[in-house]
Amino acid sequence: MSNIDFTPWPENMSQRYKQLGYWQDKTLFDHLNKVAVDTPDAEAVRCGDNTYSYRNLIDRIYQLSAGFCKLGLNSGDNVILQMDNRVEFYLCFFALTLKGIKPVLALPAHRYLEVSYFCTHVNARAYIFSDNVTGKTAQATATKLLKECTNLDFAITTDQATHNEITSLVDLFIEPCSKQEASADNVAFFQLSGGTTGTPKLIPRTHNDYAYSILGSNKICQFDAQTRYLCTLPAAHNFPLSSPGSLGTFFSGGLVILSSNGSPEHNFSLIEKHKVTTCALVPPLALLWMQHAEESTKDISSLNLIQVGGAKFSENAANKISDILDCRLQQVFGMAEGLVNYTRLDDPIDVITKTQGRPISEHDEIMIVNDEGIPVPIGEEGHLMTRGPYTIRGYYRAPEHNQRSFNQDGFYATGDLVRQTREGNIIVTGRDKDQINRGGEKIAAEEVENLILKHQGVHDVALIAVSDEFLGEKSCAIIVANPNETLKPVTIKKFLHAQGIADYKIPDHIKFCQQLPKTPVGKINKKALRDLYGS
Ligand code: AMP
Ligand code: DBH
Repeated sequence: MSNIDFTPWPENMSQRYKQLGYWQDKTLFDHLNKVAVDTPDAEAVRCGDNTYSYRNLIDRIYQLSAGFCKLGLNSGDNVILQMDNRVEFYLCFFALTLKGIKPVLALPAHRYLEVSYFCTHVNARAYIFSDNVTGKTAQATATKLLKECTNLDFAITTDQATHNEITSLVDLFIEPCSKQEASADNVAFFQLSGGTTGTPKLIPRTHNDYAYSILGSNKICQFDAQTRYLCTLPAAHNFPLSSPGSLGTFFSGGLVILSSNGSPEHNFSLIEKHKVTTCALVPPLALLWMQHAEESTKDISSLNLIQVGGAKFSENAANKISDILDCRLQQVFGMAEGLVNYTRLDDPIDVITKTQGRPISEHDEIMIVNDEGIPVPIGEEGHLMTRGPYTIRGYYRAPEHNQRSFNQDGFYATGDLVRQTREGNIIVTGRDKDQINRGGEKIAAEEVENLILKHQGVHDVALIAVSDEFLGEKSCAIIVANPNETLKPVTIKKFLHAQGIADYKIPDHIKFCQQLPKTPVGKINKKALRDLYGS
C-alpha cells in the first residue's frame, strides 16, 4: 500500500527491520527523554551565554507542545520551521514531532519563494521562524505568507512579534497538559532534498528510520556522554542534525554547542572556550579552517574528530587536514533521502583520505549499475542505487518524479556516479543528476532555469556547474536573449533576487550566447556546455 504522501517500506521489510532491533518503536522524543531520565542534570545545549540541561530541555519541550496545541495545531498538521542555530530549533522540533505535528525543515537561506512553495505544497498550518534568518523583513514576509497561503493560520516568531497577526514563541510556553501523540512508524518531519527538478522535493522521515540512522551513526563515530559537538552548519541540515550531529549527541548524553556562523575565528574561540571534541564541516569551510589554523593562537587541542561531507573533499586537502588541525578526519557521504556512508575511525589512512567510506548498516543495499541498469563489475564506475532501513521509498506528493527516482524494487537512484573498492568503500566520481553542488549547497538547475525564463528578455537558458578552487563548483547561467534585447548579468541577478530565492541559487556567472548546443533528440547538451564554459 502506498499513497502520494508517504510510501512505506514493504511489510516484510518493516518486520525484518523491527526483528533485527533496528526499528525500536520509539519516537525521537523517547530517545531524548531516556537520556533526560538517566542524566537530568547533564548539560545538553550551550548557546551564547545560556546553558540548558536535559531536564530543562524536556520541561520546555512539554510546555511548548502544550502551547502549540492550545493555539490550535493538531496531530497530522504540517508546519514550516525555519531558524538560525538556536536552542528554539530543537525545542520546536521535539515539541512538534512528539505531538505528531510534522515540521518541514527549511534552511535559513530559503527566501519567500521557497517558503511559500513549502507552505502550499504541504498545506502548512503554521510558519515558525526566527527573524534573524531573513533580517528586517522576516515578519513582513510572514504576514504576506499568512495572506497568500490558504491553509496557513499561524506565523510564530522566536523574537518579539511586531505585527498583530504574528505570535511570539515565548507566549507558547505554558503549563504542560497532555502526553505524546506520535507513533514511531509515522512520518516525524520532512527533510529537504537538493533536488533536480523545477520544484524542491520533500523527504518524509519516520521516527523509526531516522532514529536508527542516528544510533547507527553514534556507534560508528563513537559518540558518548563526553562528546562536545559544535554545530556550525545550519542545524536543520541532515548532516549536522543526524550524522550523528546534534541528535546523535543528545541521544548519547553529550553536549551540543551552537555556533551562529561558520567562520574559523568565531568557531576556534568556541572550540577553545567549550572544549569542543567534534565538528562537521563542508569542504569549503574545512579549507578555510585549515588556512586559519596556520595563524591562529587559539587552543583547539580538544578537537579530536573533524567530519567533512556534503561535497567531495579533495584528496590533497584530506591528506593535510589531520596534521593542520591536529585531529582525526572522517569523510561523510550522505543524503537527506537516507543512505549515509562514513570512513571508520580506525580505517587505514588511505581509506580515510581517498574514499567516502561505507554505509552505516549491513542492511543498506548498494547497487552500482550501468546506463541499462545492469550491475557493473566491482571497481568500475556506475550509477549508485540504494535501499535499506533508513532510505525513503518515495518523496512527498511527487508521483511522477518518484517513477524516475525509484526502481520497481524500491531502490533509490541517488544521481551519484561512484565506484566501490574491494573492501566495500565508495568513491564518488561524478554525478548524473542535473544539479550543481556549490560547496555542499545543492542547486537544481531546472528550478533556477525556470525562474530565469520568466524574464521577458530571455529566450533560452541552461544552468551548469563550473569548477571552482574553493567551492568545488559554482553555477553559471548561459542565456540566449530574445532578438534585439541587450541583457546584463546584473539585470538577471536582480530579477532573481526580486522573486525571493535563496542567495546561493543566484548564478555566480552569467554568460550570453547565440544558441545553446542540442543533443540529437533536441535536449540542451549540457555536457557540451560544460566543455565550453566549465573550467
Ligand atoms: P541531498 O540529496 O540534497 O541531501 O544531497 C545529497 C548529495 O550530496 C549526494 O547525493 C551527493 O551528490 C552529495 N554529497 C554528499 N556528501 C558527499 C561527499 N562526501 N562527497 C561527494 N558528494 C557528496
Ligand atoms: O549532503 C548531504 O545531504 C549530507 C552529507 C553528509 C547528508 O544528508 C548527510 C551527511 O546526512
